[in-house]
Amino acid sequence: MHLIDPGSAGEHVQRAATLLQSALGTVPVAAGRASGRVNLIGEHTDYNGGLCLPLALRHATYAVVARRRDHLVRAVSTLAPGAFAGDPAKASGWAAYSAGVVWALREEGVDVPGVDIAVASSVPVGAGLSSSAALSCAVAMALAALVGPIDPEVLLRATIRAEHERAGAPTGGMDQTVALLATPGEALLLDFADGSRTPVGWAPPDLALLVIDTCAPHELSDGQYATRRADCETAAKALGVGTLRDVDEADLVTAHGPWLPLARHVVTENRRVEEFAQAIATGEWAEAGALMTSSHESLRDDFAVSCEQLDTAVDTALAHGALGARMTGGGFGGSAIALLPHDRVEETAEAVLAAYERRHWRKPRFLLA
Ligand code: GAF
Repeated sequence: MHLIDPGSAGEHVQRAATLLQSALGTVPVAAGRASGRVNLIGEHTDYNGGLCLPLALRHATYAVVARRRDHLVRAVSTLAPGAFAGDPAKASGWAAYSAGVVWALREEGVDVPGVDIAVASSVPVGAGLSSSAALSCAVAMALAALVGPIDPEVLLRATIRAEHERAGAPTGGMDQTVALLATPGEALLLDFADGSRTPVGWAPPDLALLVIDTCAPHELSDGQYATRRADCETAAKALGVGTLRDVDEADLVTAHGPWLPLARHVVTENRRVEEFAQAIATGEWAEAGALMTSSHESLRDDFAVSCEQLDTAVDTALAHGALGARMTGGGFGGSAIALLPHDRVEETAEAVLAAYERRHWRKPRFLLA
């Protein structure tokens, strides 16, 4: 079984610098880094004013930049063919997350010159591990290194604006927050109602967190994500609250409406995040695992963002001794995580590989968080 290696910062920066020189003929003068993430628990809660607990991976994206004499941007990546060249206000698709950050920082009032950008990464793309936020945040960090310190809150707003306004994805802010503000291996308890961010120790003794990238195609994800978000807003209105965070779990017992399962997921998920944080603080790892599995069931049955590949990964991990397992990130494909004894990692990964092969699905990939 092969585990995707995070590689070293030096190696990735060198790859990006080599690309900048070979593709665009310029020499980098500044570099930035940002982590991918897994979310331990608290899914589809950020845009509902709720709680989540993402963990920064050692797998990261690195951007290098060179100053230009004009105001244009050119951007290349070791991961995507072709290049963006032009006015960053016109960036879309992949370029929204690189050139689009230059546009967004200027919108935020930061004087950013024209730049050439190259990126390299060890965050698997399309795996639900926040490769997009790692990209935009690495570019933001490189630009901050180029022009002088930029307030982290400005960097955060700019990377979120690049995703919302240039890429057209109405995401909730969890991914950029952890990419910019957490150090690798650190978990952050994020409260989207009061804006608090609390570092949480994540050191499960003798346990590993196996990430299973299902490699399931999820082309429809953007539209479905936006629909879920809009439906949650409808649910909040129907319940007479600002966000679903404000709903009392007891009130859902008598509520009716097609949106009820969505509301139930968000309300119970916020509770699970609190219980999970408490469980890991007191070393109750079996309880933490059980909460992860309940979270998955709620995302599968109530929020309806799982898929067969994710369910199979979770069920297989549980059958091979995982304390808990769940999908992580937006869903509809992407990755699952499993909390399991170190000596079960190999066996579990082999079992997932075999289960996927039997169903003629794409071969999954693995890494350790
Ligand atoms: C994606 C989004 F980008 C996040 O903001 C969050 O909503 C997540 O899906 C689901 O929890 O990663």
